[in-house]
Amino acid sequence: MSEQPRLVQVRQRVLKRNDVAAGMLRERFQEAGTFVVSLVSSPGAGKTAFLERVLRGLNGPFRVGAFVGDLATDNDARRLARSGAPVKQIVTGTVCHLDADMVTSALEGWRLDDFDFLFLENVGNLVCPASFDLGEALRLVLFSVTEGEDKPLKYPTIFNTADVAVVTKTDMAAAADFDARLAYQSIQAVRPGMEIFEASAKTGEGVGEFLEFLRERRSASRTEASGGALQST
Ligand SMILES: Nc1nc2c(ncn2[C@@H]2O[C@H](COP(=O)(O)OP(=O)(O)OP(=O)(O)O)[C@@H](O)[C@H]2O)c(=O)[nH]1
Ligand SMILES: [Mg+2]
Repeated sequence: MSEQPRLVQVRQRVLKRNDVAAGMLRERFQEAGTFVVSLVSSPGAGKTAFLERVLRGLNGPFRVGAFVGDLATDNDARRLARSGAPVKQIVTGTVCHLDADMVTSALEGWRLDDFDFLFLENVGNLVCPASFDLGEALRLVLFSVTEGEDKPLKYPTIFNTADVAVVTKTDMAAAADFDARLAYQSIQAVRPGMEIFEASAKTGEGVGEFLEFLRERRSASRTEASGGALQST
């Protein structure tokens, strides 16, 4: 078929262009000392609920902000804004993922120097966001106890391209007959050694441990950026 190679070429061009834009973003984030974290998951896995908790937990001691991508509506931005952090909605229309150009445009009017942490909630989708680098320092994949323990095996790329997994909605684990051992096995099969957190945005359980991890990762990245000198915040 003549169509196939052309489609592949276009896709490669799009990804290459995105990689260049993401590389520029990563440099800007590093220069500003902004630790950027993206969140990916299936629709409804609990990104916004978890992120609202995270923003509330960091806002104050840290300067935090968030962008949130959705095909339509600004519902999530309004929910996240309840944390008191500045939030911007990116409406993607028909596009099933954020890309680096969208993040670059959303940054217009924001001074990166004003942020210690910037969070990027991607569109809920276990396929499209995997290939698009956003210049983030850390990518979280969230996976709720109601989704089925085999999801990492069925959608390996999204787990492979993430740094850390968060099992969400743990308050519902018993009701959902969630088999944690099986879920962990599935994650480790596609991404050996991946660090996994558990949290409930409903009860707040597990969120503190994750916040501690984020603070440590940010300080480690600052120490690395300064060539090993100690950082105080
Ligand atoms: N019981 C329980 N429900 C949760 C938890 N986290 C999220 N939910 C519920 O799950 C539903 C989806 O949560 P969202 O936070 O909107 O999920 P999302 O991943 O941001 O969804 P999209 O942005 O549409 O992909 C909502 O009804 C939440 O109230 C949790 O920890 N426990
Ligand atoms: Mg959401």
